[in-house]
Amino acid sequence: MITKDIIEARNAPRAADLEADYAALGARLARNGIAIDDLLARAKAFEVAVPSWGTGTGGTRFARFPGGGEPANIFDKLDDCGVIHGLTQATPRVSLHIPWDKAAPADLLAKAEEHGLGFDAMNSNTFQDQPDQAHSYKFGSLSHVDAATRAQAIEHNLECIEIGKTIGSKALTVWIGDGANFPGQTHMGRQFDRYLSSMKEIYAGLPEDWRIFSEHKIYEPAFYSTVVQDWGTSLLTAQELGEKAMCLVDLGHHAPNVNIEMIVSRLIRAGKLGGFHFNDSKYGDDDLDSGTIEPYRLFLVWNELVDAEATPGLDLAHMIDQSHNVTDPIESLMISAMEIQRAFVQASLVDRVALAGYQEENDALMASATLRAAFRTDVEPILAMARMQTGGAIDPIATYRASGYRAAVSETRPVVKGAGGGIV
Ligand SMILES: [Mn+2]
Repeated sequence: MITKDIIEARNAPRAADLEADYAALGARLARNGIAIDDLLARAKAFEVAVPSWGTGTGGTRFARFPGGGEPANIFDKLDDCGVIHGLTQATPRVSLHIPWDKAAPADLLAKAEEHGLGFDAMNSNTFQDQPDQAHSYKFGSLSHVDAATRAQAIEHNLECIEIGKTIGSKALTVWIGDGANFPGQTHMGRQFDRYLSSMKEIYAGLPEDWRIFSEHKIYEPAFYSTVVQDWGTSLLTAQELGEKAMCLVDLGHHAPNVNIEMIVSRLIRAGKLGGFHFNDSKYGDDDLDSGTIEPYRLFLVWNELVDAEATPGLDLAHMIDQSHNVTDPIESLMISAMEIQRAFVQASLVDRVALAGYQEENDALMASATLRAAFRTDVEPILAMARMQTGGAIDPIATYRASGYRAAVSETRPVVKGAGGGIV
């Protein structure tokens, strides 16, 4: 493990520079009437959940190139999540995937407690067949034409809820790979009806204080049509199911150039925005690290969220959903958590009174400039100060590399072979 001593030893030589940078930024923000300590408090309160599956090396349709010290089971994954949270102080919860992460609840709780972690939304898996299952999902799961296959998929989701109840989770995220590869392969209307009917049975099994998230995705693995292809279908689903059903937006699950921040605004307006899967993309569902391709889009999404944060009932589940093919997953997850946090703090800097005024006056240039002024502000001293004051690392990547964690676990963990999926 990376102990507090290691973190403090790495922080010590950096602390004076950080204090100076923080003071300089504070003075600059104060000239605009912004109290930097308010932003620091917001940065400290920020949380984003880490996906258990993100701690292993991902892959493409072609190959997977695992690194050393890959987590062999959920307990190894929780150890890695403990490192990510310990250094960033921004990721106190882990999102589990069933059946990949099945284990005795008491053991899961004990391991999480060891790292000061909790559990976020549960994720079901009906997009691949498990060795012991009776019915195949080759042609669908919750929307399958065969009632027995649908029943099996429903039962799996209900089991995810039961497992989640034992470890303190409060939500189930449902993403299905169901769809069609050819025009005419399925009847779109009847297929959606079957999906809704299955979701209603899962919804009926939700505890009172739970929520169910429907996650849309435009294509893949089905390449002609998917059952829950966009936010419209996701919203229809959430509205038909009831109060506990919400929409989850995965940033990579849209056509290129789609205005995601506008979708966010609409779902908030409908009272149906439940959460996010953060990642970044260039062409499709690339599952790249958050903020690495289009940081301004990430900022604009956060701009909508900060703008609406006082909306009654708005309670968002923030999760990362990425696949790390060429980097150390721990490093990618730390960087991503910090980039998401950065966009949140930058969006918190937007002068909303001025912006509203420019909008009323149809001053397009100054309205746009107001957003960019916030986006251009380097808030790194705020993020670093938040980490240092909560026991994290001023520079998580440098501290992680200096700790030798990956080399140490490479000695003790067996080499993981095989494809191993996990891109949802
Ligand atoms: Mn996702």
